[in-house]
Amino acid sequence: TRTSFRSTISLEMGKSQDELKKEVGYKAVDDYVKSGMVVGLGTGSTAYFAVERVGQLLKSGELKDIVCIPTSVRTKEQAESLDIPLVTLDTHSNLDVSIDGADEVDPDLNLVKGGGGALLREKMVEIMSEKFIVIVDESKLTDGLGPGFPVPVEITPFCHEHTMRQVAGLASCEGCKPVLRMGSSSSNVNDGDEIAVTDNGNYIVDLHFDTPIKDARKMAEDVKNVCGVVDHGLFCDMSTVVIIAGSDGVSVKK
Ligand code: ABF
Repeated sequence: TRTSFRSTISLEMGKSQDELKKEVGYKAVDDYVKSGMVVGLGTGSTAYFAVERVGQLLKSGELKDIVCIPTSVRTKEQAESLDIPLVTLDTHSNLDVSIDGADEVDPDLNLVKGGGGALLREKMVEIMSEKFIVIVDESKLTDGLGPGFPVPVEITPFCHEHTMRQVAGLASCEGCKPVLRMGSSSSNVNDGDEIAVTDNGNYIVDLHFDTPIKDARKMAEDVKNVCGVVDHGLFCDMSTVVIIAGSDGVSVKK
């Protein structure tokens, strides 16, 4: 599974990785979601707990009059099962807060996201949020984006091999190995013989790096400008805070 890519830190701290994810997911909602807000709901196994907490607080009456925008079909389904009121960006272009996981976090709080295949809807929602709360366990922290987790790029199916070549040929992507995501779009472990298709009907190419990306902001700009690219998993200068579940408890980076 995807998590096998990362060393499991839970053993040293006696807490399961799920307990860590739950801790940061619940804390993000308790600390940042208030009644009356428009809230972006992230995607992935950590964001799952934030959605669960929103449902709990609505049910108990501790949260009232909020509307939420899901960042994937699977988050929409989870929210619907919890009777969370849902809207879309079409009626609510501005959000008070979004809460989501990430695959990598660098010292500048720039992120790699999209391991779950939801990067387009995540970025569309989170870029419109007053606050963007990132929730991770400490295995996601890195000194340099890239080697720890391949950077996903969402591309149109039309002539996708052409687009993959254009992206891989960029100077700012030097050294990357592009791999078309197969199997389910929600995992970059190529576990199928079908090309993975996102919620938006596009393909994903995962860019594997052996060394850290030299300039993530430049790479983000260059990749986005390639015709055929829809968007990518570099979320630069977007995080408001990162809540980290670590071996010495929960910490917050701003
Ligand atoms: C999602 O959260 C994706 O962008 C990212 O891949 C994922 C992290 O997943 P998890 O919390 O399950 O590690 O937003």
